[in-house]
Amino acid sequence: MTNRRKFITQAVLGGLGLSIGQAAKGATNGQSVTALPTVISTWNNLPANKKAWKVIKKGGSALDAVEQGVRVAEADPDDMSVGYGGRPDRDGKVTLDACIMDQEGNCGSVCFLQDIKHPISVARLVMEKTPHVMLAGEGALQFALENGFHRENLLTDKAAKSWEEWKQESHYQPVINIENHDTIGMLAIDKDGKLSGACTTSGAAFKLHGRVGDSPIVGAGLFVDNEVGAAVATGLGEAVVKTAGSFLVVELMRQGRSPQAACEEAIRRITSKQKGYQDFQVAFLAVNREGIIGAHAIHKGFMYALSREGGHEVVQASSSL
Ligand code: SD4
Repeated sequence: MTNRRKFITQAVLGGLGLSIGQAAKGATNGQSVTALPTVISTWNNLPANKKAWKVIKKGGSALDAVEQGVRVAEADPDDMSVGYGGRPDRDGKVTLDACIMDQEGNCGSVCFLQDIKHPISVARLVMEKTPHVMLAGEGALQFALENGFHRENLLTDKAAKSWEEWKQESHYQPVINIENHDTIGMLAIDKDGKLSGACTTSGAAFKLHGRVGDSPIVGAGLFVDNEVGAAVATGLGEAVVKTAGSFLVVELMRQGRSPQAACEEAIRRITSKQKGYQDFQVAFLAVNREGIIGAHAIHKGFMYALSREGGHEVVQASSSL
């Protein structure tokens, strides 16, 4: 965990006391709590959560909430795993993946998109304006430009510097460990129980040019089924794709598992089948249609931001190791 993250978590927990923390614990234990509406997102991006919460409280849809919420992370140069300021691939190019899904099962996605600050909004347009689900690379860029998005340089000096430092050793291997990622996956459920989700990332730092992770893949990085619940993933995308992670979590909930038990089982599938899991991080975050939350990671250090009536809080998740 970075010092920054540690500090923010402690500051937030200290500031808010136990009010919604108790609700979250109750929720993960399967007790009933006043849980709707709820906004949750991976890691500790409280500004993103707060934005989404504001949209919901103003009567906006869960879909608007998640789109607006994750745009905060996409625009934040200090979030080096998402949008503007994201770490580049091994060739120094920032390439972005994102997807969005609504309560009716509609979804849209972009992958390997360059030079566009808000891939989540392009993904939403793919969902709403095309007969397709996913656009990639040049085609996604062309579609974005045709729809009013503008080209921007997304490589900040800070991200370029970290790439320069990485090049000194150049392992040419994507790195996702416990320290260096903050991809945002957000789930929102409005007061009427309508669920939506969004996931957006610059992917694994210093990945091969052209690599696409789990985040834009519906069923891997994100899945929403309004009859059951929704899940998002963060961490090593290859490991998540191999187990169709978010879909798996939702299906386990459909079969009767609590969101917490479903996240734990999805992580267990990875740790029981995939070699080397001690060296990479994967985490799942889920919510069912009642607003009960589950979260579990391979390694310690995963946390999620939670917004409910009563406040906003960062909650530490359980882990297998
Ligand atoms: C990926 N799952 O591209 C993403 C990275 C991530 O926090 O979640 N980072 O593999």
